[in-house]
Amino acid sequence: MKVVYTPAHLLHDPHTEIEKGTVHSPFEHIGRGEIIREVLSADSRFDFQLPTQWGIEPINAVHDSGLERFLTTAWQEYQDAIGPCREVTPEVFYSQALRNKMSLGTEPASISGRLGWWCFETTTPLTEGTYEAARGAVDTAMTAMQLVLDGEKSAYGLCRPPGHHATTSLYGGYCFFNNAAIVAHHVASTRGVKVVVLDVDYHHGNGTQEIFYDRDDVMYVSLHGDPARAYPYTIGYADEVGAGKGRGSNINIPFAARTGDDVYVNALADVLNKIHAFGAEMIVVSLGLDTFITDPICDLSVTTDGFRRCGELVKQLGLPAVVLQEGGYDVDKLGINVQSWLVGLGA
Ligand code: Q9C
Ligand code: ZN
Repeated sequence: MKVVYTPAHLLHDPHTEIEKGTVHSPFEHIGRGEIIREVLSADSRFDFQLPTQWGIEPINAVHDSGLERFLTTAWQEYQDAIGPCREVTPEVFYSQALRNKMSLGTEPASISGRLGWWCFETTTPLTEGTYEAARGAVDTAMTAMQLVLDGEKSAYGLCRPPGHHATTSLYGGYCFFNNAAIVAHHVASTRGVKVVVLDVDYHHGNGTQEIFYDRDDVMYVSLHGDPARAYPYTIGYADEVGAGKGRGSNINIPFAARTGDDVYVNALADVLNKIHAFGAEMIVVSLGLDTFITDPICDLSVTTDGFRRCGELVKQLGLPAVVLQEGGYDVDKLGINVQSWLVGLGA
């Protein structure tokens, strides 16, 4: 199987994450990308290549162009306006309710105001090279897509930073640009084919859901920890089924804590039938391995062998598959878990 990887991900190098009343070392860090690279490159079934460059057009076809413009200069603007610091996190978030009874507001003038305008939470710091790394992740995803359009049965994009929490106009959840949504939109809009995004990350992909919620050319299917207890807390419920002509093409499967292989694999087999019924012609997989039994920030109980079974089930769909890296924080096991899933898919 072809693997797309770029060392540009090393440029997004946060040393902090703010959550649970503490500032601690980040769960999403460069070691994640490197352990996946090490394990796959030691296995002759995988064949590495660098991404080609796609520019900002595919990004702005999905995101508000203000988001890309902001991320281009935000870290440097903060250094110039506020003072030197290694990484930048908002102090204020914009909420429309702040302006109840008034106009909804426009992008603020100051860098502090703009940070809160374009970001929705505290665990996604901007570092000096974040923008370049995020562009590299999009190029990685688009190159994996091109390999599949050119005839590969499947390809894997080792995207870092991940993407599925990034909405049309907000970054957060370790994500800046929505790599999977950018690929799915590009394929659906330029080739006129029906695409499904299958999101198996532990966390609901609120960004991907929002981007496609009212569309019937891209289906979004997510299996995740129940948002009643799990990040992102406010979205990902089973009754969110799409809107307008997109009604019926959004599927959420929330799981109880400690759900293990058999229940998980059965639920996946079930939604794959719905994907088949939708008439999907290509599948984009948001591959998070944070459903793993010993993931430090999640609470499902999928095993390394469970990941192989999931890959095998997706293989049986028989669709061209673009597999893109999302989360997974048990770094010691992240490489073998990705390998297991991809071997199941037929690497
Ligand atoms: N106390 C991805 O897996 N922190 N993003 C949650 C719960 C943010 C996860 C902490 C989790 C974001 C791509
Ligand atoms: Zn996740």
